[in-house]
Amino acid sequence: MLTVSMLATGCKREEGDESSATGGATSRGVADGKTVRIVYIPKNAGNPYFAPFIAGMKKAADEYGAEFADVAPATADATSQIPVIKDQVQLGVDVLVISPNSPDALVPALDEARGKGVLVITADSDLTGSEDHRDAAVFPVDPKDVGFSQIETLGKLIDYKGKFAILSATTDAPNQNLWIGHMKEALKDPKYAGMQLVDIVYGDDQPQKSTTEAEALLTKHPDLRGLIAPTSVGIAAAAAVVENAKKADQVKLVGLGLPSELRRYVLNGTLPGAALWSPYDMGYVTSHLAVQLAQGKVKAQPGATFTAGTLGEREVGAKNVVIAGKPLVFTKENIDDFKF
Ligand code: RAM
Repeated sequence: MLTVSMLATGCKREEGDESSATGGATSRGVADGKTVRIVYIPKNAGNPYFAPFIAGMKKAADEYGAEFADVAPATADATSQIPVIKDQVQLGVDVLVISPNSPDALVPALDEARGKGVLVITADSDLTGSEDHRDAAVFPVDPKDVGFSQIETLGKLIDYKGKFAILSATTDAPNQNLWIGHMKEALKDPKYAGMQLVDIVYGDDQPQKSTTEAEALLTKHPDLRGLIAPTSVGIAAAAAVVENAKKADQVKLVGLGLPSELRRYVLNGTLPGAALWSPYDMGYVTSHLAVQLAQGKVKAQPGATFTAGTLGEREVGAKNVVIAGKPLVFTKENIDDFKF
C-alpha cells in the first residue's frame, strides 16, 4: 500500500507552492491552511445514482471550505476514466475520488497521479485485487452482506427452488463483480441447493442495453423464476421489462435500486421490494475522509478513525476500507419515506 513517505516525497504542494511557507506542508496532500481541492469521477454520466452521492460529497466539502468538482466519462467502459484522471491531475487536484470501472485498467494512471502527490480514494467500487494502488476506499455497506442478502431475499420469494439469472452492470464493474462473488459464495450453502444460477448478463449501466438484456433473458429462459439486478440502472430497466411481459408472478425480481425509480413498481407489485443504502451518506463520509487525509489529520491505515461530521465516527478497516453505512430495504410500506 501507499506509504506516508511516498506521499510526502510526491507532494506537489510542497514544491513551489508559495503557501507552504505560511503553515508548513503536512506529510499528506496539502500544506496547512491551504484549500483542499477534491474531484470526483463517477462511473459514467447520466446515472441518477451518482447525484445524491455527489450532493453528499459537496455538502461535506463545503463544511471544510474545500473545493469540489465532479467530472464523468460518457460510458462505464473499463478505460473511459483514464483521460479524465489525466486531465484532473494536470489541473492540480489534491484528492481524486473515483468509482472505478475496472479493478486494474486504471492502475497506471492512478500510479502516475499518486506519484505527483495526489491522494486517491475509491468510493462505491474499488480496485479489487489492486488495493495497493489507492490510498483508501469507501464502500457503501459491507459487500458480503450485499451478496448474501440478495440470495436470501430471492430464495425466500421462490421457496429456494428454480432457475435464476443476474443482470449486472459492465463485465469489469468491480463492485458488481465483488457482490456477485459473494452471491456465488452464499449459494454454496446447502440451503440454496435447489436454486440454479443459469446466466449472468451485462447491461453496462445503460438503460437501453439493460432492457434488451433483460428481455433476452426472459425469452432464453422461459422457466426463469428469479432475476437479481445488483445495479440501479439494471433493476429499473428489468422492472419495466417484467411489468410489460406481465411476468411479475413468475419471475421474482430483486436487487439494488433507487426508491425514486422503483416506487411505481414496488407499489404496483411488480417488485416485491428492493435494497440500497444512502448514496448521499456515502458521499458525505467520503469527503470527510478526503479532507482529513489530505490535511494529515487521519492516516490511511487500518485502525485509524475519523469523524464524518453529523454521521459520527468511522473506522479505516482492513485494506484501508471504510464502510459508510448500512443497507436499506424498500417495501410498499416505507418506500415513500425515501426521497432519492
Ligand atoms: C449503479 C452503479 C453503482 C452501484 C449501484 C447500485 O448505479 O453500478 O456503481 O453502486 O448501481
